[in-house]
Amino acid sequence: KKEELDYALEKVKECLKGASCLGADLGPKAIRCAGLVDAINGLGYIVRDCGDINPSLKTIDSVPGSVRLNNLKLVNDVNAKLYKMVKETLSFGNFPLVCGGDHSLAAGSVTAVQRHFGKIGIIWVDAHGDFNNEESSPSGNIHGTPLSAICGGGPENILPFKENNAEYVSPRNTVIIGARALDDEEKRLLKQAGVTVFGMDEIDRRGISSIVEDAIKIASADTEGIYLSFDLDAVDPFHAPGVGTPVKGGLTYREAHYLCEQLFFSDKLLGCEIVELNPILDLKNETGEFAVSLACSMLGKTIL
Ligand code: NNH
Ligand code: MN
Ligand code: MN
Ligand code: MN
Repeated sequence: KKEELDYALEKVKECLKGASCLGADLGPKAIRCAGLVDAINGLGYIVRDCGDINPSLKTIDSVPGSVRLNNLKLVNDVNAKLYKMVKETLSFGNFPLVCGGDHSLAAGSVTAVQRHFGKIGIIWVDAHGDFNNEESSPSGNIHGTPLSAICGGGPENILPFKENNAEYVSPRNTVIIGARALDDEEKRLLKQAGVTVFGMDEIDRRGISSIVEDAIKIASADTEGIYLSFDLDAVDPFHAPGVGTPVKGGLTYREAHYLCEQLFFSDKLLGCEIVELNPILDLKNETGEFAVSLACSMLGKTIL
């Protein structure tokens, strides 16, 4: 019936999120509008757009507040589909570029890449650590937890599609770049696990080139290669205002590009993702266009 359908659609809109505010689900549309496919074609690649992943309507019936993590059922539903899609992409011999969507999607994408290649390293570019577990999370928002889950620190219930014998990513091959908004307990968890965190202060002091060089070494030591997970809130809000949780003092336009360019040249990239684009909070799709230009740098666009 029409009323029922309208109600269901309202419900989906309300809870279409692993983040705290509405809009990150529109990110992929905004990236397409900014010309992603043409731009990548322009680099000489053939692009296969797998389309958006939408949650099934039946996932809206979860009882709100029944678990500490917000919208768990819905996030898991989307991630199960993403997991399958990324695994399929890799098994065809193609290179996955995942566009978010909030960062909770990394639970699906990274688990698939890890499953396909075996041991991988991760470079997580983010203002935040996303290393909370169910107990430490201050918000209950799943996008603050995926890196911890992927590294085996929980929440385990955001990885229901993970196969039993599949490995976690080693924290020893995990690097965060651009951090400046870590929760206290999260800091402790990161230290305890042995994740390398390059905060903005260290980037100020040493410069992005030396940081990226170290990050590539750490993430590729004894691994099959590196997955790049790029949260746009790592970049300074001056250049990337269209994100749900902007934090001042981030990467400059060129620091962000340089990082992506060097990762391409390292020849270690197994796949990448750009997440947290929120067109509702953006200015004339500026951040969407920035995301497209970053994707091009990740895929080998050079200045000269
Ligand atoms: N650390 C906070 C939390 O766990 C905020 C996470 N927000 C992000 N992460 N945007 O990238 O809720
Ligand atoms: Mn993030
Ligand atoms: Mn972030
Ligand atoms: Mn985020």
